[in-house]
Amino acid sequence: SIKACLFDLDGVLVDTAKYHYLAWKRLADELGFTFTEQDNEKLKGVSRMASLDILLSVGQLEFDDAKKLELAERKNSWYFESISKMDHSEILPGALEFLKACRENGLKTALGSASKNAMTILNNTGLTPYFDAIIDGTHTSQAKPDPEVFLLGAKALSVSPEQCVVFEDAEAGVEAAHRAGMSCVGIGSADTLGKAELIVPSLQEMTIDRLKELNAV
Ligand code: B16
Ligand code: MG
Repeated sequence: SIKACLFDLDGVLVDTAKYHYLAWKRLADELGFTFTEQDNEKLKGVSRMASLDILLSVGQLEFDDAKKLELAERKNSWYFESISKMDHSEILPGALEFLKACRENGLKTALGSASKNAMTILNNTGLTPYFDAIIDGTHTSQAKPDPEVFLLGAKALSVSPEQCVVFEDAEAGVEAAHRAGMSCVGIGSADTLGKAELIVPSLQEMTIDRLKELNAV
């Protein structure tokens, strides 16, 4: 039976993709090329350095590792300015309610995010107390679709992978969940998340009853 829910951050609990986009766009502007919102779709769920590589390929630019680190740090300082101003009003519809429902029903909760900025976002939005474990980009060495982040989450909660359900908005995250041996609820549209066991537009449409309908229960 399901004992735990593991949540991705960006795109599931908060919409930080817009702030990532603004910061990456500013970097592209400085480097002299156009970075569109459509290009930005490719960065969702992807780690910071892998995101930079995708951005630079759009601009057909190449730099050495030291320069790339400097560019990533510059982007992150702009991104950090945006997330520093976040508050509880930026929690996505239904997210807080579903986290509360999980705990009221005896389910454990964990965060499983690629972001190294997750703690800042959770603290500013007031979400930190709703998690029994927090695994983010500061704890992992492998990016999604590698299952590391979710396996660490299960371990921290002392549950086995088949007792976990992952909530993800990115294709790479759905794959990571499956490689971890967990079922996955896709948050978004079937176009990109078709492999998830269940797809809902947002956590607003998610209930404990629907969770129980998953095969894993
Ligand atoms: P940072 P998630 C991911 O968060 C974002 O979706 C992705 O766009 C970002 O590049 C990545 O975090 C790393 O974030 O630069 O803050 O370390 O969806 O895994 O919660
Ligand atoms: Mg995400």
